[in-house]
Amino acid sequence: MAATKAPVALITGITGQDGAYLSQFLLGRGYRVIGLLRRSASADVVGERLRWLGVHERVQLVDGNISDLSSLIRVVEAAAPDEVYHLAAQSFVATSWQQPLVTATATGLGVIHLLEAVRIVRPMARFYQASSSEMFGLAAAEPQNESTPFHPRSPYACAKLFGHWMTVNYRESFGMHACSGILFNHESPLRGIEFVTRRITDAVARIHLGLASEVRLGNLDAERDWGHARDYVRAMWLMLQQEIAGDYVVATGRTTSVREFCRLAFAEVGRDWAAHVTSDPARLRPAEVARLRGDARRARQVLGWAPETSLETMVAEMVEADLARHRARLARG
Ligand code: GDR
Repeated sequence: MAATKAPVALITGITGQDGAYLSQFLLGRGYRVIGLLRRSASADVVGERLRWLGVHERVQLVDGNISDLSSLIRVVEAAAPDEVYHLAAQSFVATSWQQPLVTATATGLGVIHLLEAVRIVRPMARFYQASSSEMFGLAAAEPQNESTPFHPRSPYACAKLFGHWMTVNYRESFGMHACSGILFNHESPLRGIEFVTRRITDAVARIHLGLASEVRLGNLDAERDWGHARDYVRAMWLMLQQEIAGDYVVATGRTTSVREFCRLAFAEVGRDWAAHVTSDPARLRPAEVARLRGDARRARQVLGWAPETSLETMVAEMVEADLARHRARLARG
């Protein structure tokens, strides 16, 4: 009997948190994983997250850029993917006010570039777009589901909304199997240090080890529906396994404030958050998304998806990882 060929997945944003967890997940299911890599000066730190999960050696990285259509056409042609996961973006909301055009180009137009490359070269490939709960912004209803109207509150959210509708449009126009996953905030020890959860757990570790005494945050009243990235990449894959493409909210349904996240994280090392955390007006955003809570009933019913990691377990994992990182740094001297 002829051996069946391993399915091929192409991932943009493979060096980010979700790219690393998704690579690990797909490799575990027998995929060949190819990742798009943007040329950058810091090539040595590029594989950091993949290395952390022990999958660095098993993924193939290819040069390309989501702002350059011809590079994407070449990559899609050479990779001949069965599934394309578009995770690359300028993903930090706060930066999007400082760099709205960079954000629109990478986070918004990047989606058409990749959709076009797939449509031209590999139209049968299944396509996943990383959409965001930020699109709900000044949310019209709670909890938010696939029918909740959008009201983006940042250049980032506007760009994501554009990418979301382009994905829907390519599905409706060309019959492509294109899905948009409206993912609520998802965190892990691999979260970038600029996002609030990692900023907090990193500070907890530094304060506990005597390397710092306080951390300045912005709006402590902001409330988010926080899940674990490892659980959320599974939902991405499940969307592409359905016969019919669609859009899905992925969330836990539980909302927690930044203040409460601080309390949980400092409690991990037996400290009172209030002694170490201050709210700095300079860190407030020009327009804030005050509160989000997702309703992932459709994902539960159609995909059979459910989150497996509780917020408390995730906070403990993140604090522990940051303690280990700083202890290792101290040991190196
Ligand atoms: P968000 O994540 O903007 O929701 O987008 P982030 O962690 O940056 O902010 C969450 C909330 O915390 C408040 N906040 C702070 N945020 C940061 N980064 N730093 C601070 O010091 C701070 N203090 C308070 C914010 O104002 C905000 O209300 C994330 C990103 O991953 C997006 O790419 C993704 O689309 C969405 O989640 C779903």
